[in-house]
Amino acid sequence: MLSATTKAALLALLVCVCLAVGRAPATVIIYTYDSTVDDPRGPFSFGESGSFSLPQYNDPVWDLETVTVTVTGVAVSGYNVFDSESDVPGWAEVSLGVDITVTSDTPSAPVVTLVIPRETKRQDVAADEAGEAGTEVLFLGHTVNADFAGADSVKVETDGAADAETVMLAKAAGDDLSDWVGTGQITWHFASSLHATHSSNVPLGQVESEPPQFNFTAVVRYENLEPEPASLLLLAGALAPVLVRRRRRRAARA
Ligand SMILES: [Ca+2]
Ligand SMILES: [Ca+2]
Repeated sequence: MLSATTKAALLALLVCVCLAVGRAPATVIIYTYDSTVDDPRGPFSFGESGSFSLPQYNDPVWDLETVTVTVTGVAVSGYNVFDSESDVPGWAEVSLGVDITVTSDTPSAPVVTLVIPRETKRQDVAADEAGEAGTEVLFLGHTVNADFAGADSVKVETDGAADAETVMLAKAAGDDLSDWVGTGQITWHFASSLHATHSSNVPLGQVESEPPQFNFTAVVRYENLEPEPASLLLLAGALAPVLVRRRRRRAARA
């Protein structure tokens, strides 16, 4: 690892050399290192939890400046449907999803992200349709049945529902990033819970649902400030004549 003084000197030299050769100062860009886990054990069901590991930042030269964690959850199945059994029309709303919480064991800066792939639908429903197919249910002394389809129903399907959340830690903001640096691994944990609701202004209805299964992806991005390769080449090219001149002077003195 270069000292801060050495790094500052290198960057200053880079700018000076660029000015000397008549070019604008080279852009100092952010270099990124990504680690991704796309858990092959999925799809998961709600209530499931688990752990995964991603490597620490391990650059021998440049200091870690920021850590960004992005978690994306995608539901791959699931539905939730309300079917009116009332004699009057009205409205109904159904929603369905899964809450995914991701935390790290990093002691100085635990990261928590909450991802909610969720669908909600609210719409008018007609009065109960006559002659619906489906299993008959005894309810308050009446025999009712529902086909969970048609104008007297509202249905949401969560296949493809996605959400992503990002958390960033930055040295410039005073965050301690020391626990993120090293040659080891950082362990992450995830947990999940079901979200399912029904509401309506009609007095009677039936519901049927299948909880969603989901996959998730976690990306940990480490960023540092490092001269872009083109600038380093420019620096090398500018330094070469200097080195040649020094060698010639040495040769002349010899
Ligand atoms: Ca019905
Ligand atoms: Ca129906």
